[in-house]
Amino acid sequence: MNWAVLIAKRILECKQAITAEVIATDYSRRPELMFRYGERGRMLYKRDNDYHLDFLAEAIGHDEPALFVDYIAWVKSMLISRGVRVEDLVENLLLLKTVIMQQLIDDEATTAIVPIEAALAHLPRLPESPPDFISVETSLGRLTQDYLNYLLQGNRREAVQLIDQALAAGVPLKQIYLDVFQRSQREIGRLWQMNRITVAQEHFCTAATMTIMNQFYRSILEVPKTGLRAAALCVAGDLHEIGVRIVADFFDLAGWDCDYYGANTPSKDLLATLEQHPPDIIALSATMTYHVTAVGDLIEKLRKQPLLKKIPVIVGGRPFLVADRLWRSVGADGWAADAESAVSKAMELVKRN
Ligand code: B12
Repeated sequence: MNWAVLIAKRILECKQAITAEVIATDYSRRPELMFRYGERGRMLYKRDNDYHLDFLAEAIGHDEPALFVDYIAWVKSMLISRGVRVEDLVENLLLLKTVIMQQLIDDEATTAIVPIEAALAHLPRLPESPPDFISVETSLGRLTQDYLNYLLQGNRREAVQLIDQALAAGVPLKQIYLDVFQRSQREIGRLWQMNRITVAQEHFCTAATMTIMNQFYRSILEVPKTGLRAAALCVAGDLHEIGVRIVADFFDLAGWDCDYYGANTPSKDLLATLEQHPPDIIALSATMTYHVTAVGDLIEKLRKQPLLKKIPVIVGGRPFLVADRLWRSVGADGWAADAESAVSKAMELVKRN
C-alpha cells in the first residue's frame, strides 16, 4: 500500500478524535457560535467536519487536491445559502489543519494538509452560487427549462408530452438524454445546493425522469446486436444510478448487450455473477468522492479473478469529471465524461484488448 493511501487511512481512523478536537476548540475560543447557530449548529458542525475528513482522505489517498477544492466549493455555496458565514468555514478549515498537524506525525501531517491549504487558497475566489446547467440560448435549452419547470410544479403529464413532441419532431433520443435529462438532473442538484428546492422535490423530479426513461427501454433493447457485451453499475454505497443507466442505454443503442446492475452493487455478488458470463467491458460509476476508494478496491478484486482480470474497466461519474487523472489512480483502463464518449472509449479498449 502506498504512503498516501496509508495517510488517508490514518485520517479516517482518527476521524472521531479530529472532529471532537476541532469542535471543542472552536466553541471554546468562539462561544458566540452557540448564540449564532444554537445546539443544532453544533450537531451540523460535527456532521460537516466528518464529511470534510471523508473527502480529504480521498484527495490525499489519490494525490488529487482538486477533489477537496471542488468539495469546499460545494460546501461554501451550501453554507452561504443556509445562512452560515464564510468566515466560519475558514476558521473550521484552519482548525482542521492545526488539529491534523497535532494528531499525525510530521511527514504524515505535511502530506495530509496539502489539500486543505489548496482549498484555503482557492476559497475567496470560489463562487457563492454555482453556474446554471441550463441555458435557454442553446438549441434544447428552452425545452430543458420547460421540462424542469413542469417537474418542479409536479406536472409529470406535461413533462412527458414535451419529450414525446421533441422526439416526434426528430430530436434524437441520445440528445434528449444528454441535453434534457442530464442537464435537468444537474440543475436540480444545483437548486437543492442553493436551498431553493426541497429534498422531496429533488426526489420527485428524479423519480419522474427515471420513469420517463423506462418508456424507451423496450425500443432500446430492440436495436440489432453486435455481439459485444458490457456490464454497468454503481459501486457499493453509491446511490446515483441515472448517470450509469444512461451509459448502459447508450451501450444498448450502439448495439451492445449491456447488463445494467443499478445503484449500490455489492462487489462479492457482482464478481460471482460476472464470472458466470464475462462481459467485454466493465463500466463502474461513482458520484460521491468518498466512494472513489471503493472503485479502486473493486478493480483490484476484478484483477485477481482469473476469468475477469483481462477485461478492460472504464470508470466515470462526478469525481472523475473533477480530476481527469483519477482513473489511473484507481487502476482503470480508461474513463469518459459522458455516455457518448463512454461507448467510444469502450470500443477503443475492446479493439486494443
Ligand atoms: C438525484 C440525486 C440523488 C439521488 C439519486 C437517486 C437515483 N435513483 O439516482 C439521491 C437522493 C439518492 C441522492 C443522494 C445523495 N446525494 Co445526490 N444528487 C442527485 C443529483 C441531483 C442528480 C444525479 C444525476 O442523476 N445526475 C445526472 C447524470 C446523467 O449525470 P452524471 O451522474 O454525471 O453521469 C454522466 C457522466 O458523469 C458519465 N458517467 C457516469 N457514470 C459513469 C460510469 C462510466 C463507466 C462512464 C464511462 C461514465 C459515467 O456519463 C453520465 C451520462 O452522460 C446530483 C446532482 C448532479 N450534479 O449530478 C446530486 C449530487 C450528486 N448529490 C449530492 C449529495 C451531497 C448527495 C448526498 C450525500 C445527500 C445526503 N446528504 O444524503 C446523498 C449521497 C447518497 C449516496 N450514498 O450515494 C451532491 C454531491 C456534492 C459533492 N460535493 O459531491 C450533488 C452534486 C447535488 C448538489 N449539487 O449538491 N442524490
